[in-house]
Amino acid sequence: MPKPIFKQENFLAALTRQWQAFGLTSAQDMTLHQWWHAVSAAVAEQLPPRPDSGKGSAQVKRHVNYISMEFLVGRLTGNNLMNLGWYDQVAKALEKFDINLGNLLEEEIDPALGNGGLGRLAACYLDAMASVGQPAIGYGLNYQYGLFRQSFVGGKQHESPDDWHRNDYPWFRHNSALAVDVGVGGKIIKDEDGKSRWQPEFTLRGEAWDLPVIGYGNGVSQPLRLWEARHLHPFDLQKFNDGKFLQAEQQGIDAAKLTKVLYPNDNHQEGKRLRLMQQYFQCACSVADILRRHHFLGRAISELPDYEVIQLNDTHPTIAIPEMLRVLIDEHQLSWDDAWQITSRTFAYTNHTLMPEALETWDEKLVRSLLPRHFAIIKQINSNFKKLVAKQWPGDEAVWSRLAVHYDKQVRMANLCVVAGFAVNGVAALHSDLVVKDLFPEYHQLWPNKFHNVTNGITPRRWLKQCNPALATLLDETLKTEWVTNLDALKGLEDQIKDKKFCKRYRQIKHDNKVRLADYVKQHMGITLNPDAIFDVQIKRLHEYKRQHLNLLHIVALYQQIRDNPALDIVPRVFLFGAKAAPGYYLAKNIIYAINQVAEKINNDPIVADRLKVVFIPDYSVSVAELMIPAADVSEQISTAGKEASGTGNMKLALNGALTIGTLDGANVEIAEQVGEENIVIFGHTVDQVKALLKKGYKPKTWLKKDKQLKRVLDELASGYYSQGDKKAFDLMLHSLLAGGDPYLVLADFAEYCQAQARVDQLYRDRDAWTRCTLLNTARVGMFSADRSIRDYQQRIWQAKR
Ligand code: DL6
Repeated sequence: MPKPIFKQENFLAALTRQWQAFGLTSAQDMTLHQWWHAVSAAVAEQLPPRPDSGKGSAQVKRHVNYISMEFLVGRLTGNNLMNLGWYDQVAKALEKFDINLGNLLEEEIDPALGNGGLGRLAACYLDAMASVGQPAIGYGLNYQYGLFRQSFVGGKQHESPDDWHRNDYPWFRHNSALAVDVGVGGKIIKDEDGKSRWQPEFTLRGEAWDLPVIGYGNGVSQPLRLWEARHLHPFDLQKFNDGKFLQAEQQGIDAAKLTKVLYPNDNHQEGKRLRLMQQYFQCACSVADILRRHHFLGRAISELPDYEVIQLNDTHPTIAIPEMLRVLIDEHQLSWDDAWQITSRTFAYTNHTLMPEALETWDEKLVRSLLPRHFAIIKQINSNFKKLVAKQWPGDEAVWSRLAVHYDKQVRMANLCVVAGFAVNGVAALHSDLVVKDLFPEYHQLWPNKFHNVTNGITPRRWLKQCNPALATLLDETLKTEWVTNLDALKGLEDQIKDKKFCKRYRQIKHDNKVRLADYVKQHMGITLNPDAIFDVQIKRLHEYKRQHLNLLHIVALYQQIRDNPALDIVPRVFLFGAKAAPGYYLAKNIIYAINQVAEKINNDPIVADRLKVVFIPDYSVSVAELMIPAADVSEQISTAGKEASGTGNMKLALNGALTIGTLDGANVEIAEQVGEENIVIFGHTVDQVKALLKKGYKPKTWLKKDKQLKRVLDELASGYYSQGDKKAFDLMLHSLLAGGDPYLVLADFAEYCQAQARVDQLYRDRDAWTRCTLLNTARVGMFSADRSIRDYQQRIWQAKR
């Protein structure tokens, strides 16, 4: 496709229509927010038409349907301008109005339609698919409220709703012709010809709202289609006429509840009825849309797997599988076998977690009451599969109890995906290995070729070019090649290591980014940061397994050392955190409180004299990440080995020249392989050591006994020293670490973590060694481009010979 050309006169005419629509008499009368809206809408109007994927072009590749409950896209206006290649032209056009494009972009509220890594990965993959020319559509939900807003009240997390004003988001395009009707509840009845038919209790309408996903410099624009729930008849005239004015709108309000809010859980399932309804609603709309398009392109239903693949982003959209079977059997009148043939060659599943609490299971009563026909189909899948298992493991109930899709009155979504899909993949080499060995060993025995690894990746467009423009310019000037679409080209930086001028510039860019972040912190939190200190960053959801509390214990230990020896020589360090805790996850919230209380004490203690600062930046989001990542010197990736499936923050931070301090977990393992062991600081128990320790019977108290420093840290946290004398303030966290058995082995890794941090301190003192090390991180992490991940998906899964 040709690169879209920016036509200034069209843009200015569209801009005029925008301020006129605001009822103003001139562009100058617009507020900065109206400017953001007007510019975004004017650019959106200039986008190339979006062909309904495949139409008009000889579709050589299977078209990808990426279904995900979450797409954490971040602000779109700046990103879209950059990918279109129009940024400078629009900035110039706005200068005439005395409007600064950079300032205007700050007006956009992040569309926070995701929780963390899984949702952000989905957004990176849409960008990469558009950029490498993989025809694709993303399917999700158009939540009215995204992930809650976080503030701190007395150091404790406070949540408020995130109204991101979807109703006047200028990048949305509503396509009423694509609306889908979705049945829910009801019963199964027998037709006159004896066939079972589902008679839903009520019907919802799914309205399609498209966001453009723009490829980098290639003229591609393909949709992220977000479904919004409405009632078929949002207003009941009969009730209104009967004088029941308030009730007349009730059914519309009830239906809209379905896409009101994103569930705020990360790596944790909440078995709520509304959540299952959300999942089903999304899947039913998406399956209908996929089949509608397939039909529209004049293709036979039996050809579906030749042209379409449905990639399930974790198990959340699993119900799409029985929905596809239902539509093929009940509506297209296919036999079970034909419908199964088609379905099982169309679906592929990505596993993103091994955490038992995140592996979704649904109570059969709930499934039966909401989706009786789907429940019958799931039972049929289960009984067919049971025959296969019985052949392979005759009479082995223990194996069946692990492999069944429906067992013990529970429907297991991961098992359903493995049984009904043609491919299963993990998201980093270590994780994919554990998926096979620990989670699905028998499935792997049955179908060894079904299992793959696709290591996660991040888009270099947002996570370098956009968020770190100074570094991007240095790369452009130095490499003289298009690294944005070929991140392996960063290897060329290795030639610069000995170039003093280059290294100085690289260091200066980091320093300037630190100043930029320090300004933000000053403005939003009133805390002054020293940009010459090490900026040590831990940004990710708050979860015990991610071990923000291990970081905290080390901070307290450092603080104690300074109090013991006020002349202690350490490199000044700023510990920065960004993390939201699920509102019902009290232990995680307690860790946030503990960090904030320790921060308060340390930041106000004159003895510390600027050597330590602790800052928990509230309301972590994609936009805050874009500020923090380019400013980081140290990247904290300290999860218990075997628990973090991949991580993607680790990749973003290394790419922007931060040194990783981390365990051999998730993609850290591959980062270490790429950058070299002398350019990363690895510590802690490995997966095998963790397993061995747990098998032996791990007792945190034995680790406490042999480490005086650790004991002193925990005692002080329990003493009320950081909590105005309240000795119970951090009980939840401390109980988990001690009497609770320390399930994530924080105490077992503490000593090594402190030693590793001391190595970081030493390394930073040698300026040239530090520059070399961080520069090699930037140079060597090209493989973590999302473009490479998408190519891996293409080769191993989507376009692989079947
Ligand atoms: O694959 C994306 C991302 C990984 O980088 C993280 O390591 C992993 O924790 C996350 N998984 C989830 C699972 N959620 N659920 N349910 O968010 O996926």
